[in-house]
Amino acid sequence: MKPAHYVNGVFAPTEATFPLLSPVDGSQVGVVPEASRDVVDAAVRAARAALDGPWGRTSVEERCAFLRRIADGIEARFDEFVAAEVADTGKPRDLAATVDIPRAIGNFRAYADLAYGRPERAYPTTVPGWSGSGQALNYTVRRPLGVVAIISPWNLPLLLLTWKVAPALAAGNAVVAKPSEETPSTATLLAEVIGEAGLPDGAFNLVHGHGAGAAGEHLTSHPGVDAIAFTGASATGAAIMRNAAEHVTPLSFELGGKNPALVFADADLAEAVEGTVRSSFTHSGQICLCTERVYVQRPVFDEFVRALAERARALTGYGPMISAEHRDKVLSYYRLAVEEGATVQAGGGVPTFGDARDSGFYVEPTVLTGLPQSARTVREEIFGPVCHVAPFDDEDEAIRLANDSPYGLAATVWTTDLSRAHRVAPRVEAGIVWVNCWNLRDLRTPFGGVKASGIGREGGEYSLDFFSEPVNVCVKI
Ligand code: NAD
Ligand code: 6OD
Repeated sequence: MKPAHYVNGVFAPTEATFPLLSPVDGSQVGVVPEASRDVVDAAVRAARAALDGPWGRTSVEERCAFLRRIADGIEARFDEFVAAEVADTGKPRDLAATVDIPRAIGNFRAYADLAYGRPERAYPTTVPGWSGSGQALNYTVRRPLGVVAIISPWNLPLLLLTWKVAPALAAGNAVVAKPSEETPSTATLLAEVIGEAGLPDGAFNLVHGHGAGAAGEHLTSHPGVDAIAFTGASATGAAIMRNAAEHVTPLSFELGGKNPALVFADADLAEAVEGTVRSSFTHSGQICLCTERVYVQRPVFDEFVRALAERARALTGYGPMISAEHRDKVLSYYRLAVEEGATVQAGGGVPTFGDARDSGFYVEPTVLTGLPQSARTVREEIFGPVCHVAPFDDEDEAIRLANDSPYGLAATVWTTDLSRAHRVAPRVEAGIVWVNCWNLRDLRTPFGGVKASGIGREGGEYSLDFFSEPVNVCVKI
């Protein structure tokens, strides 16, 4: 399968391309087409035409049936999707086979259920003396926004793309999607499946290419785009927002994080250590929800650091950073941490394997201690397999440290004191707080962040709300 643009129901021929590299060994494994402004224009035109054609006349039942067929289509080619995701990202196969691809299928099924079962309100109204009988029925219908641009990152490529495509289609929009330039393959397979599912031409379009000054920017500044749903870095969000301001285009943003974990002395320490190994090192820390700041109550601090560092040193089978550029960024933070005075408890460098992976983009799982809260290493998102562990004395200090961040995406709280859990969770400035667990997701729940971590919420009804416009109809009785 070769990555290709998909516009108006056909795979468009490729003009300019750039190389696709394997993060596992740095070898070139393919080429990716770079969409010109003309290709982006054609995709936006096709989407607009779809809204004026059969797609714009579909009922919610028909759209939900399409979503289920798409889910079935991905499932039927499950191994192909897993292999493509592994090839693009280098992530362990197990992760792609248990999270990325099943969740992508789940996104289509969940939104088919949610959109079909969605109630709307009606208000019988009486205003005595007004307009004859003074009686009316108010009810609300939901209209799609129109042409929506969906821009997704490389870390969970199909999962995060479908997380937006499924509700956008369920709500009746026409989509122009641009996946990350690093991970074009599962998006292209998705376009094949969508074509096979019989979605009317133009309802889903896919353009590949870079972001700034290229396909991503062409799309998000396009006057024909009615809304933008973006997942990626906060700085990119700011750039998109500047372009979107020109046309006052509505935005939904899922951005970066610098997520804290709070480990109280009453926690089940073994569980807290294992949970933090997962939350800091899953997908080599390249998940927006990963923990990069760990605060541990002083009586158990030394024991926690010892156990976490031991587990980090023992990790094997982890995947690489997505690119040489990202590896270099993570390594620059490993060096910065030392310059800032950190003690490296585990990792801090590049592993050697004695095989082809030595040409890949790997870094060691790393545990740091000893930095002040003001250190850049503690404040800036690194997006690699690294966490800094610092002590705290009481609940108020833990909450103050957790909230002392420009970000506010997710947090974890480790405690066996139920009252403490309920007290602490709502005081943490984050969109998602997990207690004694991490990344346990129900697709119906709100997902998103505060501060520099995002604007709005997606997930369940929240996504359907973003991707549609309520229209109140008032009928005189
Ligand atoms: P990125 O912002 O560099 O790129 C994301 C997407 O935006 C890519 O498709 C890219 O081509 C495009 N893009 C880049 N510049 C653009 C521009 N000027 N205009 C339009 N499009 C542009 O992010 P990334 O490196 O792919 O992903 C990592 C980042 O994403 C991290 O900061 C991570 O925290 C964040 N992230 C957040 C969530 C969340 O749900 N909150 C989920 C995953 C990743
Ligand atoms: O699990 C999800 O649905 C989700 N949106 C995960 C986001 C992960 C960010 O990297």
